[in-house]
Amino acid sequence: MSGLIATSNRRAVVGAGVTGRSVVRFLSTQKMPFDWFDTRDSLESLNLLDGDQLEAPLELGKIEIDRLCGYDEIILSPGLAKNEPYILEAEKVGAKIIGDIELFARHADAPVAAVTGSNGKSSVTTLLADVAKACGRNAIAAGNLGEPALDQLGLDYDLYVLELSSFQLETTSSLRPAAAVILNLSPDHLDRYPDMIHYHSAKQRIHIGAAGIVTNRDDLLTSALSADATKHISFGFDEPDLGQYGLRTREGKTFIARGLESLCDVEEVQLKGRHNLANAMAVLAMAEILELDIEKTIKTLCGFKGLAHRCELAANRNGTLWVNDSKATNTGASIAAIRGLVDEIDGQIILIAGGQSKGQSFEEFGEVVSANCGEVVLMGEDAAQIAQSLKDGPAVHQVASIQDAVSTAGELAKQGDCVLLSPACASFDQFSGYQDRGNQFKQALEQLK
Ligand code: UMA
Ligand code: ADP
Repeated sequence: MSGLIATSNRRAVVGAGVTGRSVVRFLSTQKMPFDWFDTRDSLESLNLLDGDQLEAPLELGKIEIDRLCGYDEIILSPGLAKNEPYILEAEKVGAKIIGDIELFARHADAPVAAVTGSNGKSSVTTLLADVAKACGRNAIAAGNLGEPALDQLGLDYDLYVLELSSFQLETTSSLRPAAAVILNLSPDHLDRYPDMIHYHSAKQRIHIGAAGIVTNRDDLLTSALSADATKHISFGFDEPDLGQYGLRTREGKTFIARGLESLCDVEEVQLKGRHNLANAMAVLAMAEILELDIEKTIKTLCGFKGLAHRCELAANRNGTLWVNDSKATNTGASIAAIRGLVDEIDGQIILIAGGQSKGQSFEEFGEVVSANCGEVVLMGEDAAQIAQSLKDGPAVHQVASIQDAVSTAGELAKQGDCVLLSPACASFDQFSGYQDRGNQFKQALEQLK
């Protein structure tokens, strides 16, 4: 398949982050020449690890508007928008703009299961890869969850399970996944997209050429326009039709069901929160399209304990649950966490939230927090915006740091309560990322008297 890219093409790689460096490694191995750019002005700002060497010569600094004109193909990193002036100009004079996943798709030698959505991508991608491995497949989870897809080529995997962001999908046309799912769609990245329609359109690109598609009946924005020959399976919280996944309650017990068949009691699923039942059903539907063994699929998903920083139980201190949901970087994720936990605790939720809002509206979030949380501890750049969204109800405490947030929450917490770090915001105003925010939360918790 490598003949699809003529080696005589003039090629530019833009970005020297995790993605750009994987692209450069791949092109170097394939002996495809390229020039490499990053708009940042120093190597220090690239956060290279100590002793790390750059894979090729790199041109740093602002990219002038006509600098990339004359390249046939530009491989753009996901953190940069396609409407950067130097990209628009190069495209105008004939350059094709692609991303790492497009390059991966042209060279992949095994089927791809593709996962996107506003929330739950990493959980579903990881669990689906675990399921495939339990069913005897040599599968790997990669993509937006951290391990670049291109680094997995040539390693004899027989299934790639890829988490794909809207930014990656924007520059991908030939993936043609064996199975594809959009888990859900709620506002996110509205600092990058002019509106939800543009964000939605980017996500919908996952369906291009897909052999099988999984959709969420409770979120119509996830549905697909595609040929009748494409296999469709849906999941949702209602009772399922034949061949679909859903929940069925009988004699006080709720089961995940496929059509008329009850597959497992929801009590057997270790992941907590209703949103995780949606994720479990999405995995079952994807596994069916991939023809994975259903018994082994159910066993693996029931045993899955979840990933760090996603509704992770950090501690149970004197009857107060401390939950680290630092990965909740948008309101949709935090709303799901609050709704998922409120029925599982005896006391009240003490919510720690705030950070960078990324252009989101907090209207619905304000209503859900006001109705379900007893106390709200706010921190970070856009704390005031969140405070304004809250209705009468919870007491609001403004703090400067995650350490102050933990000590304030510690003073407020009583037996039966749940202190939930679910910020609904990005973390970059005060942390290097959501992992750093979650780890600092856990450290502060350990130091709590
Ligand atoms: N940047 C510049 N100049 C450049 C290149 C990048 O200023 O020339 C900036 C970007 O604006 C951005 C940052 O550097 O602020 C990182 O951008 P990048 O494209 O170099 O990112 P990578 O390091 O390659 O990481 C990307 C994903 N990040 C983004 O899409 C922003 C990582 O997802 C992903 O794990 C990695 O590729 C491997 O696939 C992170 C993420 O936050 C976790 N993703 C978003 C999300 O999940 O919501 C989409
Ligand atoms: P992503 O990779 O899409 O960010 P993760 O699996 O890392 O998804 O979870 C991110 C956040 O979204 C966590 O806070 C988690 O509690 C929440 N979440 C997980 N699944 C869902 C879902 N199906 N609907 C809404 N929120 C979810």
